Amino acid sequence: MVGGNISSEKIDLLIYGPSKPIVDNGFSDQFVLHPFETIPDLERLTPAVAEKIRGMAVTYNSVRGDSKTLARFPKMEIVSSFGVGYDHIDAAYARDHNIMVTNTPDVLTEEVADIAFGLLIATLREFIKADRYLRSGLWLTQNFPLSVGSLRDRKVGMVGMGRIGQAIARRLDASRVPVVYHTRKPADGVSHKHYPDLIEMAKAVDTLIVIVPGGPSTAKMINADVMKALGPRGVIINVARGSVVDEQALISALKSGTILAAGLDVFEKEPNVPDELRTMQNVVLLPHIGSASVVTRNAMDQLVVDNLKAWFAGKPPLTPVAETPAKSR
Ligand code: A2R
Repeated sequence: MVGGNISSEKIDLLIYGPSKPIVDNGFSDQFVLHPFETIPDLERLTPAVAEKIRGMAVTYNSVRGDSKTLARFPKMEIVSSFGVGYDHIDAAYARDHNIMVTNTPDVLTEEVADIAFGLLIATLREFIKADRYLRSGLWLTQNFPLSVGSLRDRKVGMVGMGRIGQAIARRLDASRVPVVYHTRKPADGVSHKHYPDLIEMAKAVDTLIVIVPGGPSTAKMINADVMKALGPRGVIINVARGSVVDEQALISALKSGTILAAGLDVFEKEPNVPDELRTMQNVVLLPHIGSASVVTRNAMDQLVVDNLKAWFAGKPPLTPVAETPAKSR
């Protein structure tokens, strides 16, 4: 099942989201690029141009390929989205309207796994507090207090055991940390114990690493009950989406000692992070940098381009999402 045929006809592409050199310079002059950086920018797109657009690069999740947006493009064939998560694209609408959707999995797997593992250790061993301690000169007067947290006496429950979850689990295996996981069905080829019930798993571990997709099926799945089940030694690491953790419940649990600490790379209303979290000492907060290195972001940008090029060269898209397995126009 393949995309459009090669012809001399110009192909109009919408480049939606922040400007990226690899995307902006990645197409031959067979393509006509129409850049719109923000949601308000796109409001200025005229129907005459919208009518010509056949493909779309979504270069960041600051813009949305929701049904209202996609409905503006009667000739849209493919949405090539940046990032492995595509909860900002209405993939079900796209499927129903014969629009291919692609994302950028795999090229970011190890990078995000590194961040999850680093964030776990930074949270347990209080790297950020220790760094501030040294800079403030306090080390000159006394040693930094021993950290309550340690990877040595922990048992990790992975929430999600897909590409990234398994890469995180490999790092934990290498560090001799026991790992179990919760998903809806057992993951192929994974020997770790599977818990079909999240609360049961939370009771059995003291650390959760959250790496599931965003969207309605996972919204606020890490809720007050899960935190209570995790208990007072509990640590939550979220490198998935802010929507997966009930942020208010998390704030309460951290304040009351229901759980011990959290390491967060994602938030409910990014880039806005509640003041209550920003002033807490038992959290490590990162500005959604899971995949954000030059080398990995370049690979993701390139895959956005390559999916569009493959499609318009008449080949199957490289990385279609589950809702739209490679299909013809
Ligand atoms: O539930 P399953 O058997 O489909 O397992 C998938 C799991 N998952 C869930 N687990 C529990 N409840 C749910 N409602 C649920 N929905 C999905 O998440 C699978 O183990 C994992 C997703 O794995 P992959 O599709 O391979 O995604 P990858 O590359 O690991 O990235 C995960 C997420 C992205 O969607 C971004 O939101 C974030 O990481 O960067």
